[in-house]
Amino acid sequence: MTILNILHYPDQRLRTKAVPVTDFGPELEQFGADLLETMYAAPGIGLAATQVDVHQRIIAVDVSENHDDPHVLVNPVLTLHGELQETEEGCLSVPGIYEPVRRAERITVAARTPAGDEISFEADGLLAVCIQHECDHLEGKLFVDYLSSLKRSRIRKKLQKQQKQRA
Ligand code: K2U
Ligand code: ZN
Repeated sequence: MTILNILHYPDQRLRTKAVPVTDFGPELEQFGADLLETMYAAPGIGLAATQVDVHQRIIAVDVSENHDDPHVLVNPVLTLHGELQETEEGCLSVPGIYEPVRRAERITVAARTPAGDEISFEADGLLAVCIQHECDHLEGKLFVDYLSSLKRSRIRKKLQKQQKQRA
């Protein structure tokens, strides 16, 4: 298995809109396994292919306490339901930043598995938040985009300074 490199904001590759997957099967299943392994190692409870510079519509999530309920969703399509709920969000591509974001409290997900099978399910709570967060990544959208431009600018400058210090 492979740990993949996670891109960090404000890397412009994170702004790429992912394209639908057309080739299902063993290679996609291997990428899904690598995406999950990279997520667990971060550690995180979600990771989108965009974040590892693969611009196809693939996300990995596992919000279980024991990290034993992995889902790799291909070409996910969400239907949003209910009121908006506010949750403190972070992002593996925006390290060390946590801010409140309002998202739909319940969603219906239609997707394919890496093998190509169609799946559909409902989600609420942290799973709903996580899947909406990951699907934003596939649109080139980050959770900092929901913040004020002043706050986003301050976050960008803080991360750019940290990246320069590490270089
Ligand atoms: O970077 C990512 O896309 C992974 C996200 C997934 C996520 C964001 C907001 C809310 C829920 C999930 C996180 O960085 S994973 C880290 C994390 C872990 C537990 C709770 C919240 C965030
Ligand atoms: Zn994220």
